[in-house]
Amino acid sequence: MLRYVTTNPGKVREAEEYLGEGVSQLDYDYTEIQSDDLGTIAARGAREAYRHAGEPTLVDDAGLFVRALDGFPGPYSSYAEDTIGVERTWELAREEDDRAASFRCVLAYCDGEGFDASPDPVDVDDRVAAAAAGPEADDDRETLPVKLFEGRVRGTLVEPRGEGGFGFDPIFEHEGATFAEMDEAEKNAISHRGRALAKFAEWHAER
Ligand code: ITT
Repeated sequence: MLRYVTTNPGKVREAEEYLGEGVSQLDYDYTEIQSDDLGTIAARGAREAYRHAGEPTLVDDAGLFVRALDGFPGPYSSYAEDTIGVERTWELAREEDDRAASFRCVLAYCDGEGFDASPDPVDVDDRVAAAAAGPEADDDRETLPVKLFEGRVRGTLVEPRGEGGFGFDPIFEHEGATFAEMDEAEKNAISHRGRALAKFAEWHAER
């Protein structure tokens, strides 16, 4: 069984909508390393979760990138939501003339097996870090292959609207509606997570 590893029920609802009954949540709080690269964070999480669960794992690292704030909160979105919150993030953005933002999601898949080479990003940083750590590196960071799938969507930050979704959905508008005004299927059809899930689902079906 494929395990979607997250503590966030909003992510699980969206993944289930996409992947159906072939996936179930693993509520496991893997170590989230500090990095400005979503792929590196997700890859490390997928390896750790795979070692923990012994089953194929999918880890999703995602964030809101505000252009006028140089991409903040980006990989720190969960922390920003927990600390200043959605309303104050909107207040920061409201000060700016440029309200453009994007949501990005990287899915990392690990099942202990290797993968064919592909143009998808690999967690190069992770391998460089492992090599730099030298022979004392105490885990199998380098030897557990991970496959990454990325999705992005552009939008505009607006005053909060809507009751659905989670996180920053109420302030993220795409083609006239906020993500919180969409139902799961509507959001999945265009969202960062939906796009990453579509790439993953296509690849996984062939595997
Ligand atoms: P896990 O690490 O357990 O999966 P998390 O919510 O902490 O749960 P992330 O570290 O990936 O997950 O943080 C993502 C944060 O980015 C999330 O808490 C939201 O604040 C924001 N975010 C990501 N995707 C989002 C989406 O589709 N809609 C709204 N906000 C989103």
